[in-house]
Order: sequence, then C-alpha cells, then structure tokens
Amino acid sequence: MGTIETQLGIDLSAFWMPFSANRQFKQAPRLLVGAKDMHFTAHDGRKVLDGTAGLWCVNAGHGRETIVNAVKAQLDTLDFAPTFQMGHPKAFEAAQKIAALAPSGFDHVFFSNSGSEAVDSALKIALAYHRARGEGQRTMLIGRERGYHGTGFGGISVGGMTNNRKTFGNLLPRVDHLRHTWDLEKQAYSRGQPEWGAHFADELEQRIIPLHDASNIAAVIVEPVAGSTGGLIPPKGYLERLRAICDKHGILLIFDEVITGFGRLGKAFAADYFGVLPDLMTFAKGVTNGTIPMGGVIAHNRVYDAFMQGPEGAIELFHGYTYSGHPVAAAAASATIDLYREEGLFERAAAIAPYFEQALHALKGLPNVIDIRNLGLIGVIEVAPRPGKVGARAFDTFVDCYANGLLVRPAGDTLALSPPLIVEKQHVDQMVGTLAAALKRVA
Ligand code: PXG
Repeated sequence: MGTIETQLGIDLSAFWMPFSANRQFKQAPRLLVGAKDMHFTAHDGRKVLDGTAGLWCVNAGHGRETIVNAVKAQLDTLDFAPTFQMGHPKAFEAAQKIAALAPSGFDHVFFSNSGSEAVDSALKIALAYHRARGEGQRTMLIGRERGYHGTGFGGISVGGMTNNRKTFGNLLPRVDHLRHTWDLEKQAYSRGQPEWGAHFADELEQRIIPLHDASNIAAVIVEPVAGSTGGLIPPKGYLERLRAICDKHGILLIFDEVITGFGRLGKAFAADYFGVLPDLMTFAKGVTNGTIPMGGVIAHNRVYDAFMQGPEGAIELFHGYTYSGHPVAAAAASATIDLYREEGLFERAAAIAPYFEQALHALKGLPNVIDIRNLGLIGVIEVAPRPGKVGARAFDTFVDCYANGLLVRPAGDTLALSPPLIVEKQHVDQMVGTLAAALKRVA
C-alpha cells in the first residue's frame, strides 16, 4: 500500500473509479475527507477551495445544517417507502416545491436518482407522449454534437461527446445530431452569450427535418448551456430559434437542466434565464445540494395531460425506479429548496456574476489561453492543446491548482469553474489568482 493508504488505513484498489485514470490516480491520490461551506479538507488537512461545487451540485455550499438535519430526521422517521401504487408525504412535498420553482405551466415532476436517469426518463416520456396522442411514428430523437446527457444508453446516444460513445457499440437507433454552437474564430472571449451563431439552430429546419421528415421526429434535446464539454454558451437568439422550429413542426423540446438548474445562471432554471420554455426539463445535482442522489423531469402540463386520458385505473406511464421520490432524497430536496429561497442564493449568484466575469476575463493573455467563456456562475478557460496530447495541459493545470488549494474541473483542454452560489469576491480572487499562477507554471 502507498503512503496515503497506510496513513488512512484504506486500500484503493477495489473502487473502479468513474471517468478517472485509475492507475495514475492510485499512484498519486487526491483524497477529500471533509467539507464545509466553500472548502474541502484534503487528506493531509489542507483546505481546498471548491471552485466546482463538487461536480456542479453543491450549490448552497457544503455541510449545510438544515439539509443535514432534514436528512437525519427523515432517516429516523421513514427510511424507505415505495412509490409504485403507494406513496409517502415527502415525495409529494418535494415535487410540489420543485414545480413551484419551475416556470408556470410546469406543474408535474417525475423522479429519478441521477441526471442520466432523468435524461432517459425525459426521452421515454417524449416517445410515449406522441404515441398517447396518436403520433406513435415520431420516434426520432435529435441531440447535438458535444452534448452531455449522462451515461445511460439514451444519454450517450443523443449526446455528442466522442469518448463517451465510441466504445459502446450501436447505441439507440434513429438519432441525429445538430452541430454544436461554438466557433473559436467568431466567438472567442465573448462575455456572456456570443453575438454570433443563432443560425446554427436553422440546421434543424434546413438539414435534419428535410432528411427525416418532421412527422418522424419526437424531440430535440439540448443543454441550454453545454456544461461538461467545456461551457458552450448559446449564441443570442439560438434557443429562441430552436423553440420556434420545434413549435412549427410539433417536435418536443427538452432542456437538460442538470447543470443549469437550481441557480447556476442566477435564476431557478436556464429556461427562466433565457426566457425560452421547453416542454420537458431534466434536473439532478443541485436539487439536493449534492447530498443525496436525486434527479427527475419537470413536465409541462400539456405533456402530462396527454397521459391522463383513458381509464382511471390504468397505469399511464410504464416507467419508474425503486427509488423514484426516495424519502431521504425528497427530504433533502425539500430542505435544499427552502434554503435556496431563504438565503436568496439564486439572486446572490446573479449579483456576483459580473464580478466573476470580470475576474475571469483578466486571465486573457496568459500562456496558452485561447478562449474564456462565462455565463452566470459558469466560467471556462480554454487552453491550446499540447501537440498530440489533447487534454494534458488542462489536466496538469488542474493538478497544479489542487496542490495550491483550489479545485477546478478539467474537461479536454478546458478548465471549468462553477463555484457554490455562496461564493464571495475573495473566493473569486483566490480562484483566479491560483489559476493564473498555475497557467504560468504549466507549460
Ligand atoms: N445531463 C447533464 C447536462 C449533465 O451535466 C448529466 C446529465 C448526468 O447526470 P448524472 O447524475 O447521471 O451524472 C450531467 C452530469 C463535469 C461533469 O465535469 C458533469 C457531469 C457529471 C460529472 C462531471 O463537467 N454532469
């Protein structure tokens, strides 16, 4: 066993780590053993500033008492109850609070346990919706290049990240992809939404619909802001155009709000921020502040109502999970949403976003930096790849930042910042300062 293993009395070999270089990690592990508010504690006692809200989920900061207490109380009261033909109060309470937070007309919530399951659920709801309305031939799903919709077969099929798809066979049939919306030449160093690129939405009407025919297309799914692929901010007018084309052709529009939901852009959802309403929205992550796994789909009434036809004794949707609306997750969600409201965290995110933007863009001109993008409390620095070694420069920068007390998230040759919404100016200064020093050190 290595030094850390001896020190902590654990063996690292059994855990097959997700999306990780297992052998490299286990040679030089980065272990987190505690967290409070804006900071993690590393295994050696160092404080590490959480620049990423964990994995985009700890929006209210770590170890929040009201959430912790709600989880404890729920475990003492009702640890589990089924939600198939049965129910328990917390699932209904959490759904009601999520629906109340969602844009008007989105009054129904289906629960899953992760973003990936949320995406699968949304795609299945879209297919079943058309069938319920007598348009069962609408079976095609349209995603987008560089989209990330989790790791289920549904999500990787509509998703557009090469490494997440290339080793997994045939994927779902009847899927096509829009091109992604980023163009370095035309959009580099845009502050907020790029001015150029709304026309990328026209591909839906100019290429995809003529090729497949609208009558065969069930849904278009996009992240309002593409997160995992390196923070691609939608060009001004792009989402509006997608919405208009979907409306014109009877195609459902799904926003994958797993990252953008619960305040990341300074509003409850990206749909609110952009003023563009989809038909279905997925969520996960921030719904429980990352404490207990939970995800789900918020359905517009017109979608939900289409299912509520036929005999009352009939099950309307043959879909669900053992843990849909799990009592402990539901208690966490309910307390989390209360906390977001009580502390005005979405407004707080909106208030500090301009400072965050200013600070990030000050990194322009540092070695190898080729773009900086931001929206709300999402910030991304893109570095030029080392010849023949895509991702290595961003990874080394991430390791350097971690050694110097900051957690950033590398993805390809981008470094993403997505701090908890309780972030203060001093934290922003520390993030940008640490990143700047790392970028200078890492050749
Ligand atoms: N949709 C979107 C838009 C996501 O960002 C998922 C679905 C899947 O959620 P689950 O809960 O199944 O992981 C995600 C997840 C990163 C990173 O570094 C992003 C995610 C997960 C892990 C890392 O950007 N997003």
